[in-house]
Amino acid sequence: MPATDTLSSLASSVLIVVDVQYDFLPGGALAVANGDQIIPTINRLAALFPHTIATQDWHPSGHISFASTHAGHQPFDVIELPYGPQVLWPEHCVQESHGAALSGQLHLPRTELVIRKGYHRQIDSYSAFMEADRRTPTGLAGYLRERGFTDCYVCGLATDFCVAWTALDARQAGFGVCVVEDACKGIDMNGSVAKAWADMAAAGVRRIHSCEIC
Ligand code: VGL
Ligand code: ZN
Repeated sequence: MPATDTLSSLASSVLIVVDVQYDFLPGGALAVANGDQIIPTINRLAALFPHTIATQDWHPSGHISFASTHAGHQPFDVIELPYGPQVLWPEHCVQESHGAALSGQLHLPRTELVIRKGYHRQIDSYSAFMEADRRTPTGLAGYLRERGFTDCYVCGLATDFCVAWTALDARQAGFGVCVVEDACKGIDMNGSVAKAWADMAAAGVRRIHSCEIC
């Protein structure tokens, strides 16, 4: 059962729209297949939730997650960094580039915060809560607590990276968490979408369909 099954209880919930940026949409530098298809569903959710926040991947040039930063490496190679394994990506979501902009198809009239992440050159951040070194917080947990939110509904791109890491860290921070399956799309490398759903289920993240709320 979803954490909130009545409209009134959405008052203490926040919709978190993850990384719906041009670089993750068809034609973008790190396009998620059919990533644009979830936008109407996200817009329907956003019309219902009284509180929305959005996240924005926001990398400096020469970011550690870019394959181009590491001589001899190709996109989708995995390298070992001081904080653990890192997938290397095509250059994407470079600060102030068009690819880093949120899609103009999004209608998120009640967005109260846009939280940027991945701006430290030496640390990636899939999660909107905690960077990949697992010790550098973004401040989002404190913001949500101070605002009195108890539950997070997570949607966006990509299911197996930024959505999953954000949902897992929201649980870790003590929030009730639902991921809206049909409002997400995955990249899927070597079964990473299935693994993400298994990890989220094990952590008590609820997997719901948008029809359960709108
Ligand atoms: C993402 C890979 C690299 C995401 C961000 O938004 O899921 N994936 N940077
Ligand atoms: Zn990124």
